Amino acid sequence: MDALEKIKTTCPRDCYDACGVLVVKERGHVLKVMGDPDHPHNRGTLCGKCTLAYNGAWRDPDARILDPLKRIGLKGEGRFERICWDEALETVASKLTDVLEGSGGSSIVHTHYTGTFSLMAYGFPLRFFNRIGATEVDPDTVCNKAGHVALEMTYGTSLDGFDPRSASDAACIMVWGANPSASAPHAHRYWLAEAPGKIIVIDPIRHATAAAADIYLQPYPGTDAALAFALLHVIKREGLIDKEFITANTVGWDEVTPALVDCTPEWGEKVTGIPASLIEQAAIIYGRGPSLLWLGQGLQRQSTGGNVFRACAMLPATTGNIGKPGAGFLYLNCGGRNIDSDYVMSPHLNPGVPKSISHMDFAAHLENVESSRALFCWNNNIVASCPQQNRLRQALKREDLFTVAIDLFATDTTDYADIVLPAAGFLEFDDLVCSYFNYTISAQVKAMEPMGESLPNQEIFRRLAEKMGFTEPELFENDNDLLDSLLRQSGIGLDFNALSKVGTVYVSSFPVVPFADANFATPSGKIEIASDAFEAAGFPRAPQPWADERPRGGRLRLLSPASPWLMNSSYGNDAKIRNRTGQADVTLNIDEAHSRSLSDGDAVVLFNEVGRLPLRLIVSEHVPRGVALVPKGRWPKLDPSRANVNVLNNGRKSDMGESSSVHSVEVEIMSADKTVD
Ligand SMILES: Nc1nc2c(c(=O)[nH]1)N[C@H]1C(S)=C(S)[C@@H](COP(=O)(O)OP(=O)(O)OC[C@H]3O[C@@H](n4cnc5c(=O)[nH]c(N)nc54)[C@H](O)[C@@H]3O)O[C@H]1N2
Ligand SMILES: Nc1nc2c(c(=O)[nH]1)N[C@H]1C(S)=C(S)[C@@H](COP(=O)(O)OP(=O)(O)OC[C@H]3O[C@@H](n4cnc5c(=O)[nH]c(N)nc54)[C@H](O)[C@@H]3O)O[C@H]1N2
Ligand code: SF4
Ligand SMILES: [Mo]
Repeated sequence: MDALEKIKTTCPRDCYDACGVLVVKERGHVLKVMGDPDHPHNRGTLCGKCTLAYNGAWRDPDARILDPLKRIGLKGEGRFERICWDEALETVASKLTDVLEGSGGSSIVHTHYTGTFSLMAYGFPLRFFNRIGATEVDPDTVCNKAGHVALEMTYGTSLDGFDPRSASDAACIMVWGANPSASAPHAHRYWLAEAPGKIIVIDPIRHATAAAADIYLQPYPGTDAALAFALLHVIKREGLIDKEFITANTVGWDEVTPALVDCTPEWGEKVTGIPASLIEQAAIIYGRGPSLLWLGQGLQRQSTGGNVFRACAMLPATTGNIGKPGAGFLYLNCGGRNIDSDYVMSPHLNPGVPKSISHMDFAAHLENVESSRALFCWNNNIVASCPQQNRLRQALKREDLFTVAIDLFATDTTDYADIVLPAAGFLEFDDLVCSYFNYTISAQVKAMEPMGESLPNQEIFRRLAEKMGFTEPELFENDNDLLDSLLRQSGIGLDFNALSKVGTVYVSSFPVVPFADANFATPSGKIEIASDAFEAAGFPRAPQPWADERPRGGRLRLLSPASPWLMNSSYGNDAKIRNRTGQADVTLNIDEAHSRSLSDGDAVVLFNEVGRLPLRLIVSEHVPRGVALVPKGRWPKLDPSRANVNVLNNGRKSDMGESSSVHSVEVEIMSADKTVD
């Protein structure tokens, strides 16, 4: 028997884990894709969804788009004919040239996000869009921008979080508004399970990470800022405030303390629904420290998500839990790798002032013929993932909106394109992956040829640049040169070949300690709890002890976080995953359901001012009263309703960063028997 060949690579999904992958090949054919046993974080396993999808849809020629396609049906119908790359690129180039000459680059809109997070396939195409001066739909506005803005303004950066390896020095890990059991499954399974400190989880949903915690606080959604104030009230009362640290390293604390007086644990209980005794316990354990604070992305997808983050961010700053081992906060650890994003994306190629819009304004922007003459969707399944699903679909039907979509699969979004270009998957080209949890750099190694005629994103844009007649060398830099430069910048001392052999390396042998030099890149050089900068930007000077009002008139707060079986909308078409996810469902608290004369298994409809969604009801004790839980990411076109949860998402902006407040959406519920179609 031929020896098996094993190739180490890395999962580049938008996931904290960035797992090491082993591709097992026999006689040149991929036999299976599995976890790399040598990888320190995932230790030989992949999550369930990737195990299925990487051995399913991702390598299935019947599921993949294999050729460039030209639309022959109506927009949205999904009827196409195959064309060759030359015709496809010729068509796109001539249309873009017309638009550039007629109305300028800013009327070409491009939207991209987390289809893949590998460095080149995520970043290199931006060189092309900068060159044409396209309008970018700011990717983070659909995900995590409010949190970024709040932390940047408070600490000077949101990207340099605690190093998970420093958990060995922490007496407490507080996981606030993140669900590692779904969104970081190996961090849940190994990192948290093995951490010596006490685990405190704060989440309206009692998910598996919450169930395994030492202390679990279940707030009503949108009440977290109030909870932070109640925790700080106890911390102060117990003498656990680090006055020396505050004086040396922060500004504005004195503007917050008067408000703390009334924020007793009993007040906290009334506002958040969490028993006062639990607030006390959590505050004392966190305050004693050393403590790590994991700020989840779900936490800030609120209409006041920026204020929530500012309030939570006071905890490390006032207890001295910064700049030492076992302490700090983590949001998205994108820093510490020395990668120059300007090198990757070449913003200097932009001929004018870069233009961007929020995802919350995307549908409206596309309705305007003047501002949007052409649309590029790449790494982004907008019909499934964006707010205002009905309105967006309507805008995408515009015959005069020349639309190009680049994807591996025929999604709801590619169905609206004039030209579809087939993207190669991560097993089919070399790249680099930086985890946004661990301080690592990993090789994504080509393990098989691209399927059909598909090409990596970066090669598609090199070829398109050539067809457009562009000459800037940045647009044509090849993958090997890019990889060499990126690895040189990182300073890890390995070339791509050497990195491929080991798969993943840490940027340092010891845990990184952010802010160890007490240097904060804010106007004052200190942590800005309250400051002029906030005021000048139109925000309250200091964080506020706010809590959202409870929905009225029997409405429910809709939460639509990560599903353990889907990766945003990725995998929604994989047959085995569809078996797991079954019928589209909504989970309600048992008492909530009974009080509305609804029972487990009932056919129900969620509806509000922007849409309606038929679902099957599940009742559970893990969801609090007043909340409806519908995981994100199903493919609309594969459900009878041809919609997913974003049909209910009104696209309201959060208070900071024009960002998503999807977890603030409210809905009504009724039995499907009562509805008239
Ligand atoms: N209701 C609700 N909606 C949400 C959220 C929520 O919490 N609730 N969360 C939001 C968040 S946090 C995010 S980040 C967004 C994510 O939303 P999206 O960016 O749409 O994420 P995905 O669906 O994972 O990926 C988009 C597409 O990229 C494709 N793709 C994968 N690899 C490649 C590649 O190499 N090249 C190309 N061209 N395409 C590729 C995939 O097949 C997929 O169709 O969704 C948001 N939507
Ligand atoms: N399996 C899987 N993994 C994923 C993804 C996926 O779709 N599927 N998506 C990836 C992406 S793009 C992202 S951004 C990350 C997101 O991963 P996380 O940071 O874990 O964020 P979410 O899954 O959106 O939400 C996390 C938790 O926030 C809670 N939450 C909602 N509202 C509130 C609130 O008001 N207060 C508090 N305290 N908690 C609240 C939700 O109940 C949920 O349990 O996951 C990534 N990983
Ligand atoms: S999606 Fe996340 S958990 Fe699953 S294999 Fe990829 S990195 Fe690992
Ligand atoms: Mo995200």
